[in-house]
Amino acid sequence: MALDKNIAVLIGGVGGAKLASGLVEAVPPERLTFIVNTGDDFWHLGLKICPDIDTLMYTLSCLVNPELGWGIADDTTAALDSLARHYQVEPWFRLGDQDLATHILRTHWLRRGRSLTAVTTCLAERLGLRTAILPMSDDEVPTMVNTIERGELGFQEYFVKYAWSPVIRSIRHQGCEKARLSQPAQAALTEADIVLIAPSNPWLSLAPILAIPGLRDLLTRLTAPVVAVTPIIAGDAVKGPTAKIMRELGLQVSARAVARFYGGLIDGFVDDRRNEPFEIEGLRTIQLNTLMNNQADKVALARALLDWIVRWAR
Ligand code: FO1
Repeated sequence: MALDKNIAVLIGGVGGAKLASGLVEAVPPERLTFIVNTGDDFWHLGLKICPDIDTLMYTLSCLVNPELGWGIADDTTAALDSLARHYQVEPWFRLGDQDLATHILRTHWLRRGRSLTAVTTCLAERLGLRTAILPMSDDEVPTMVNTIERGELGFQEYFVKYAWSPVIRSIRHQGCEKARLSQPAQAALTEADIVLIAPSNPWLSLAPILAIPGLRDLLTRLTAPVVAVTPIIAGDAVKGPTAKIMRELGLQVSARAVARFYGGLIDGFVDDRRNEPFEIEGLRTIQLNTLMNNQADKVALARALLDWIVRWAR
């Protein structure tokens, strides 16, 4: 049976989208709101690219490339190949032909003066989604990664062009001091019965959301429980740079270190059953199977963690 509660989810990246596809089977779509990281967004070849929003939209509309976890399944790259062959444009960021349609329409609507929130709502509706997908802010807050080898890089340069190999010194969220949480995102959090923090990369995908002024305060004022899900399983990241970044920032690669990163903001933590159990005073924890290899795992995790929260959050 679907859980009849309002649920707001702070989310970004491929790991988060996996849990999202479980949640949409466990909760009625109109009860779910995803508040998405836009720190990865950038302007490329004149187009506004919002990778985390698109990953979530494509995942929930079953368009996503299942091998990559981003982009559209069976997409071609004729436009990118042509840019490289005829105009010597370096094709370091792989934009598929079908994916380009999303970026063209988004950019067109933005240039006509619509907000990213409004544009994202229209794109998601046209893809047939009934779940709210909201950018964390309508203001641009690009993540800038300061690296030892290459100095400061824009997020996608760090992540894609240099394949997250440079060593991170620090990360900043450019312009965050002036950014505002979008009004619909604020309303979704205020009206939520449960707030989840997805198993996305805490430093790359969730820190940008938490950097929006007022968001941390809002989370601590909520009466609804705030619960994070570990991205660390068996002492390592499933995919991507989470473990590497933790080491570079001088942290132990553990679920406990992730829980501490969210310290003061969360009431509960969903750990993986393969991790070393830990206790933090005042924090409820449960160990579940958080490794999502297939749709059944995703739905089982979504149901189990919601059942657990409902039991103690009454
Ligand atoms: N990731 C890559 O590793 N290489 C790419 O060329 C690439 C292109 C790309 C295009 C559109 C899009 O929505 C996502 C894309 N990604 C690519 C994934 C993206 O860099 C990451 O998912 C996130 O920004 C990190 O969460």
